[in-house]
Amino acid sequence: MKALLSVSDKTGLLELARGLHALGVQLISTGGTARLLAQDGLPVTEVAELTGFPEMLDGRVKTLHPAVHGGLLARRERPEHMLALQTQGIAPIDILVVNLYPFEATVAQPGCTLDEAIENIDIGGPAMVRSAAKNWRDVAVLTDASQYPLLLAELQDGGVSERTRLQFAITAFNRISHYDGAISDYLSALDLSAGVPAGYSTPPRLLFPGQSNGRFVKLQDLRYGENPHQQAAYYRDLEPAPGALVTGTQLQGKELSYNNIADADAAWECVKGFEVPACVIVKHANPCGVALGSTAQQAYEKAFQTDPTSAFGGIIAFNRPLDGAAALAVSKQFVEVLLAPDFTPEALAVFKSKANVRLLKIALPTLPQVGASDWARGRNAIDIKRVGSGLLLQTADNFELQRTDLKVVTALQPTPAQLDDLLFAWKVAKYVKSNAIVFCHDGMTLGVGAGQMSRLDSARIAGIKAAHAGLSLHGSAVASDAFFPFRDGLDVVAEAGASCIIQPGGSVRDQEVIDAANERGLAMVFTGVRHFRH
Ligand code: 93A
Repeated sequence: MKALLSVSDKTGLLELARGLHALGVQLISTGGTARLLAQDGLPVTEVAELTGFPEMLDGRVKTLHPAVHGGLLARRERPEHMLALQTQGIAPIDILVVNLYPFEATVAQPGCTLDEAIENIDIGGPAMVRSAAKNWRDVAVLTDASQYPLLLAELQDGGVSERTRLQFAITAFNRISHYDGAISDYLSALDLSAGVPAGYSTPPRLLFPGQSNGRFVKLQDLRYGENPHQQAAYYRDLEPAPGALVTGTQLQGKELSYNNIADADAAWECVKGFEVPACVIVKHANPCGVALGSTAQQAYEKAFQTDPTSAFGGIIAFNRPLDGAAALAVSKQFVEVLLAPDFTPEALAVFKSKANVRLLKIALPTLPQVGASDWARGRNAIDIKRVGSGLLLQTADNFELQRTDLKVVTALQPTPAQLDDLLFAWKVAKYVKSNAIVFCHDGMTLGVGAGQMSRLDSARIAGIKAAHAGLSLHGSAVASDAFFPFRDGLDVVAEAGASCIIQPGGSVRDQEVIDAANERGLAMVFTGVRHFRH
């Protein structure tokens, strides 16, 4: 039996090699590893001897040779494989012990240069590990010192079991994947804007090592997460939907924070859904004012009226270029982030003196086309949420309600103007945390009740907020993101002044709620679809 040992981290190596030798296993090794074994008095064959090639190019080519990979990859049960080895004078290798050049540890050193990082990318080690792991039925591959005792124990017991070999192969591929992910993370985070950098002044934090491997790539480290004691980073989807937040350019302002990005995304996703000029103001992930207008300025002024108190320090998104007039109106309030498809020179001039205000320019996706995919319409197809030690994935809530989906359930039909308000309220409610109750009138929100555990409380809060803002709810339209389980919620919004309601329907007590609406002279439509948002 032959074992090839090639390790950068020599921890536990001698004990392992002595154990293997005692069991009659022949040792093959690369330069540094071989030297250590020989110093210990162990008989060892150098790989160079096996291949008939000296280690070349400063060790860059040591084991990349058919004598090594043939010995690792040949299936013992296939006569033609064994014959091929024999013809070429290659001996099978039964055990591979490799740990890789310390790429992760090297790049974690302050002041590590790009060249040092590159030199620590192992090529031959992963190649051997992959060969051996692919051939796990015949080869045991060890990639971590913690596996050495198990190998020796099983060899003493008569041989390495099939299960252990497969487990070793799985661990090996995990290690390679992690290693490649670390290389990808490191390189992807380099700033190439001013040419090839010498390296990083401070090493990039690898919060989620391996995450760059495939679809997501780290865009930047963030100063902190939701709170200052949390670390955070912003990852970019390599295939972002057109018009997604991540495709935007920051024109000015302080660095975006974790909460800025989360809120900007909520505002942008909401404003993107309107066809006429619209403005969305977000605070703590909820819209606190949404309005349509004939101009960006008018949309903003209406949105601001909904809840001037909450709008302070808000994130404000427009679906039209921000012009000078709108910029001037916005500049009167404290604003954290402004998003728009463009900013006119007059608008930029307004914010020139407010250097802290973050301006984000993002191209709008082209208008939704019937039958177009979520992606083409600028929507992520999949939502991801972290739970405990797992992930929840779902297709995103991209359902777009059409007028023809609506079912009038009351004696009273909504008027065309009421229908417009209902559909507007419904669009907004989709972006409000559940339970969501949204009062609207004339293309603007009048009161938003968000994130309550009871729908009744959301309804009450929406009413209270409208009163605080000095807005009348008389004749307003109300959207509820899910059905009213009892008539009490409907009674609250009716008392507040609502004249029409849009809600999914589907409660066992729908009839009770419909009766209440008829009793109070309200028009009500069912959508058949709900929009929980958590
Ligand atoms: O430079 S490499 O990518 N080229 C190779 O052919 C090669 N073969 C093994 N690095 C290579 N190795 C790596 O050398 C192993 O993965 C191990 O980390 C290291 C062991 O070298 P030494 O035995 O000389 O200390």
